[in-house]
Amino acid sequence: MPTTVRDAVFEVLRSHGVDRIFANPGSTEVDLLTDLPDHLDFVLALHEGSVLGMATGHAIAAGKPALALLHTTAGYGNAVGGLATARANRAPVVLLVGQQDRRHLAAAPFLVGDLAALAGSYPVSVEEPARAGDVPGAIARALHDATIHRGPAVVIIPMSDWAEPADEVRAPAARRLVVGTSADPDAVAAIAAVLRDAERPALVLGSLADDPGTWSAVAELATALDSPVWQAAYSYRMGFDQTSPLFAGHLPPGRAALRDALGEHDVVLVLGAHAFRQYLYEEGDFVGGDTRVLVVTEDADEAVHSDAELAVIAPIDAVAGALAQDLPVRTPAARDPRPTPAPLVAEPGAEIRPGDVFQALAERLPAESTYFEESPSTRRPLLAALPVRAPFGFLTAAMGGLGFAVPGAIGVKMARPERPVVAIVGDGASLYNVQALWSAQKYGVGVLFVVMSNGGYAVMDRLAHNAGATPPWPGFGEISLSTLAAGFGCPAKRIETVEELLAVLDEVVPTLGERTEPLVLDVAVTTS
Ligand SMILES: Cc1ncc(C[n+]2csc(CCOP(=O)(O)OP(=O)(O)O)c2C)c(N)n1
Ligand SMILES: [Mg+2]
Repeated sequence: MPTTVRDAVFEVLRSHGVDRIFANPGSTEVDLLTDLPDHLDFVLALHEGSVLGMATGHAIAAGKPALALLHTTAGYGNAVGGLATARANRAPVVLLVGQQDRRHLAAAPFLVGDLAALAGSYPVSVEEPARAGDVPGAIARALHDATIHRGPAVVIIPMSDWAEPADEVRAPAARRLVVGTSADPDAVAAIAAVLRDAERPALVLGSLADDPGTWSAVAELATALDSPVWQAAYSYRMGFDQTSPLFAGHLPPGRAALRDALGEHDVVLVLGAHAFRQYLYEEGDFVGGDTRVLVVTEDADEAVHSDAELAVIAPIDAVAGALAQDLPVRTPAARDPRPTPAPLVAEPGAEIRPGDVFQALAERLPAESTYFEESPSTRRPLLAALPVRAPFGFLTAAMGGLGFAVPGAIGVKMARPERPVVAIVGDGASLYNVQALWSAQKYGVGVLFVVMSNGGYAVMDRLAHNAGATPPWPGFGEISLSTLAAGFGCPAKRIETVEELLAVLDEVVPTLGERTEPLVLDVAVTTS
């Protein structure tokens, strides 16, 4: 029986298989963190955005909650953008936030924080335990909340609580939680009835279809229907083999182009997305009047926000698998294989265009890799040139907040050390959580960071230019990412020509899976 609250918390963490704590601590957290038990590895990040980014990547790659710890108002405040990304990316993160000593909270001491509302509605739950003895139970419930609601669950803990005696009665938290995974037969039958009569059905995939089970169920359904498969606009994970002749591409983000893309289909089945996520506003409906839209998603909000005749809240793998069994297998139409570009050859001294970087990576990366995209001005050509071929092949920030790819890739590689992990980031994007490079080298995390160094915010410059205006923000060509990385102790190379690029990728990509040292490639690229 644990004697203190602190020991009882360690027991909760051990029993839930939590073996790491990502942290940036302060004085209110010292009593928890000194002399940690052997089953908990401590990982320091030098800014709270990096703590959240690493924990988020870890949670996604491990498929179970990651634990993070931050220091009262200033620390927690710094992490709110990362917390929003964890929520949007559906990452189960349990975040402990230190608070001042309970005994003088009423006297407004130094470092006291008004913490409960600080992150607004972004946490899936926030608990301020009423008594010290309630802390272990609150953390157990936070682990469940993060899992069920797929987002960050916050527990605020006064520093005086750790040494208090643990409760002798059991905390009100389920010892083990099982989330049901079956599909409702009536719902499957309703969808099957529509699909059976469809002449030209199409599938649209959202972001949470990239675990191996869902991936194969969706592939089976697409084959049975012989239907094209689109990836929804702004997907942050990809659920289909993009080299398959059935892959139709990424749906456009505006209504007019969406109506064109889906216009030839009488039935569109959306799996794991809402119908439809867009950016920028355009007039008209999402699809033409003759197209019926059905949605299956595990997320009640996505279901509610869908412009669909039927939205079913259910696990996608179960529904797709049941539909694939129910429906007759159609005869495949003749489809052209995806054209492969001519191999990239290096003209001596040739400068590097962004497309060269993506093609060079596409020619070398094994299918079982994970790549991060955070390269705003070249997102579309990157997606087109570097097709995802296997489950968990792709990750990006779901709501477009820069600063996730660098720490997120580190978290992914820590959770899945055998996997090649590459972060392709703009030079601007790389700077939001650049100190995470220190954590990567300190803890031996072998991510390949490919920084697209074009010396500025190219996408913002393009937007200003398109509006016929001159931007007030300057370029920052004098910033050297390779020098910065070296300053954090992280190995780095400046790359100026296609020849150099191909040589370094030939050297590092074959052993990327086993790599235990990060590498930053600071690649001088042209603005496309
Ligand atoms: C945290 C955050 N701050 C600001 C932005 C707005 N923003 C979007 S793209 C961009 C510029 C990105 O520059 P860079 O990463 O160098 O990519 P490039 O456009 O040059 O390809 C900015 C500032 C954002 N998305 N997230
Ligand atoms: Mg840039």
